[in-house]
Amino acid sequence: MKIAILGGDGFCGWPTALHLSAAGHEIHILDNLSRRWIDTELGVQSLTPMDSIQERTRVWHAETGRRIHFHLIDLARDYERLKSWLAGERPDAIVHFAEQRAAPYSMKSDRHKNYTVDNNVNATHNLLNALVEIGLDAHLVHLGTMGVYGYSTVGAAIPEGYLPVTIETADGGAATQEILYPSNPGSIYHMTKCLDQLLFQFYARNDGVRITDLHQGIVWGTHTPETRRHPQLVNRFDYDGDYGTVLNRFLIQAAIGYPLTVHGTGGQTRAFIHIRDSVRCIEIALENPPDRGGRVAIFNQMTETHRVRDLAGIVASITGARIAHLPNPRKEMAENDLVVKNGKFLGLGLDPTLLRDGLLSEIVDVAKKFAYRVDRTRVPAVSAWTRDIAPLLDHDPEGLRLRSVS
Ligand code: NAD
Ligand code: USQ
Repeated sequence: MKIAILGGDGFCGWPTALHLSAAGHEIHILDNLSRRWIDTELGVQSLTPMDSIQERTRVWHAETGRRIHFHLIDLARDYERLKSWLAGERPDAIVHFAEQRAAPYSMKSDRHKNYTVDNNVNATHNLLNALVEIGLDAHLVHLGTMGVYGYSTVGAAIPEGYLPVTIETADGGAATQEILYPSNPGSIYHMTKCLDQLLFQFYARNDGVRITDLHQGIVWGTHTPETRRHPQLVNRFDYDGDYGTVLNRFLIQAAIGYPLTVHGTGGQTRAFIHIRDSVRCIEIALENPPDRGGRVAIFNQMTETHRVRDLAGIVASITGARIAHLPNPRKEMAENDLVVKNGKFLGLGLDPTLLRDGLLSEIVDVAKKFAYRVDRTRVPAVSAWTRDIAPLLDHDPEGLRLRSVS
């Protein structure tokens, strides 16, 4: 297949591009490199040293003989360029990663809220609009988030996208239908993914666009077999308070002797998936497109759930790290359970990579290797969800603001 990977320079997109290229597909990365600019804005860098996208693709060619093509296009702003690229290349499938994906970044200020909404909603809408305009029947696979559901289970497992509901009719009877599971976003970023869902629902029904929406949990790990092939193919690895995600952050914190930054009691339960499985799920989704005219196919792309304080406990037991309980910068439930259905991917052959000591230690080793690149002042999460929370988050990189350390 000819596959366009939108956002293919990012943490999930790069290993996906390599994996699909290795599998024999013709790969085109479209990216505006905004994520690299955000690193500059925040004064941070990936833990792992990343080469330019041109150098990365050159090394991939030298290693494998296979080409990955790169196109510098802003999906949110360059509508005409996007449309003419799609019309000229006519890919068979499109994988859409190209959004601002950090919840804390999306909550930093009014400017960051505007940027996240403008960027994410326009990127998705421009893409759908262009597909219809040029009459391109490419299968669109989008990376959504488990956060569209919120994280409360109300005592029942979260289904894969749709919820059967029974509504009382005017004549006293009952009508049953399946609706999108009610959205319950916890940040501006997560809200944009809820808006994406509605755009997909409309374009699938109105124009027959074939869409798969993957509601992905938190991705952990860094290497895939392809990124291991050469040091310059290494994946990016975020550890800072905005872009670092919880388990990867804990592993780096352990490696540099920083207390593990648990928010509040650490009672938040979240869904997780290893980067190797994330890449594999996208491949499976590409192999199983929905029918034209059918509804959006939705998969829960996660393999296990964990409570934040349990993760901290596991990392501490492997590494000897201290655990810190910090004031929570977010407005979120202090404690929640989470049960998620993920039978669709399992049924299509996903063999989950579960959180095991071996893989965790491997990441600690990567973190130790590149620890000299870590700026400790960028570790704390200082993006407050509300004005009331902000004063609780005095910037104190070495942990003096910790409520307690165990
Ligand atoms: P990332 O920030 O590392 O990568 C996103 C890429 O998209 C970047 O290279 C960026 O430059 C590009 N991009 C952003 N806006 C663009 C635009 N307007 N035009 C062109 N390119 C643009 O993020 P990631 O961690 O790789 O996540 C990829 C996708 O997966 C996101 O949509 C995210 O919401 C979703 N996701 C990620 C995780 C996770 O834990 N990382 C979990 C669930 C879902
Ligand atoms: N947390 C801590 N300490 C930290 C960092 C986070 O306790 O140092 C807590 C947070 O308060 C939150 C949980 O860990 O309760 C998860 O935070 P996170 O930053 O790991 O994940 P999140 O903000 O939800 O976002 C990440 C990705 C996003 C993706 C989402 C999937 O950045 O792109 O959509 O995971 S999910 O969480 O399933 O919605």
